[in-house]
Amino acid sequence: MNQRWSFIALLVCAMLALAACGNTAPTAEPTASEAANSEATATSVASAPTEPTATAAERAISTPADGGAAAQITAALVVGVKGDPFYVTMERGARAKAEELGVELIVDGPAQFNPVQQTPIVDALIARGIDVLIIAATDKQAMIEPLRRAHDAGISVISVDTFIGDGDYANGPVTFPLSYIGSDNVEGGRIACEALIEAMGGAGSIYIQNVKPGISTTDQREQGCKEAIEATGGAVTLVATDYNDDSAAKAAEQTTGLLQRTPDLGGIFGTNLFSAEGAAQAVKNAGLQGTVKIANFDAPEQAIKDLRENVVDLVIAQQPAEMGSTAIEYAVAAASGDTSSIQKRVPTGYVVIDRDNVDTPEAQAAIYTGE
Ligand code: T6T
Repeated sequence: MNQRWSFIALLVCAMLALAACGNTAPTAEPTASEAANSEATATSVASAPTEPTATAAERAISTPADGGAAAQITAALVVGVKGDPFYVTMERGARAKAEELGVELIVDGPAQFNPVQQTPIVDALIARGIDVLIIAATDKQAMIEPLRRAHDAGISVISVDTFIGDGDYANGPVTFPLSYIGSDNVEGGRIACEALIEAMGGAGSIYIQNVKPGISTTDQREQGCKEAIEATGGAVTLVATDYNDDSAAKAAEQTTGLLQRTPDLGGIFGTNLFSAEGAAQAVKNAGLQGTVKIANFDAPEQAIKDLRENVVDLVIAQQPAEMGSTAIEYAVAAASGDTSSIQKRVPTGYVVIDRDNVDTPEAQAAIYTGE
């Protein structure tokens, strides 16, 4: 890989006709986001021609007898946003499986949940020449072309958590990704809002705190929640949906305003970790815990604390570690050239945590890892 960076650096040097550039190849490889965050590097990476790269399957065929095929594989996990306990937990699952199977794993992601920031990370990984790209795409439309570039460069693409296109990689408009491994998010939204409606006594008004339109997961959770509301035949109404751009602070601010405008609000659905965290904070600030019910998507430690303290009523834990682990197994299968074990859709399950089951081993095991 250092050879590749040397090649790119030399190419840039040649283009700039800087005679003294001969020794500027980085001694340590930058991460893709370091490369992407450096304007000069990102430009050179994006414009540098990609060297012909042997696919992992080709390299596996030429693997010497004393080395396993998996030892040859370089996979990258690109998360939706760095530091989110959901993705930290996914990374833990992926790293454990990668170590077990001897896969070299690069983990990277944007500082914000944003396709403009995620795209250069993908382009830098294409230039680096990885074998498999495992990615939580930050937008179901905007990330199609960057991921198609990866596919066209011979990289196997696997979706985790979120999908691109309509997520139907067998018959939908986008079929090049090998698999979509993630929760059934329409069902998740429905479960959340059915429980919320029950906690509200079957009547009243609901407010949805969401991230932003275009993210497959949270769009589908909103849809599932709306289906649950519609199924009440008018007994429950949706007062509003706000978008917080994945910021708990913004979610808290918006929820505070909504609570002031809607004194009789019955319940809030927070469609992801930061949406729910902000909503819960606003409800606590207003002293309305227990009065305004909250269904909390995602299961960080804070959500469990809020559940125990009667601030939230339901915590829906996804299985991010399993998503990461399965993706690495698929990466190895893809690189071996035998894709027969790969399913186009792998729905991972949920653990629905409430005050009755929070101390069970199953619920405890489903809580996300912070750091
Ligand atoms: O809810 C998860 C993830 O499923 C979603 O795509 C984005 O938000 C989270 O990472 C939680 O913050």
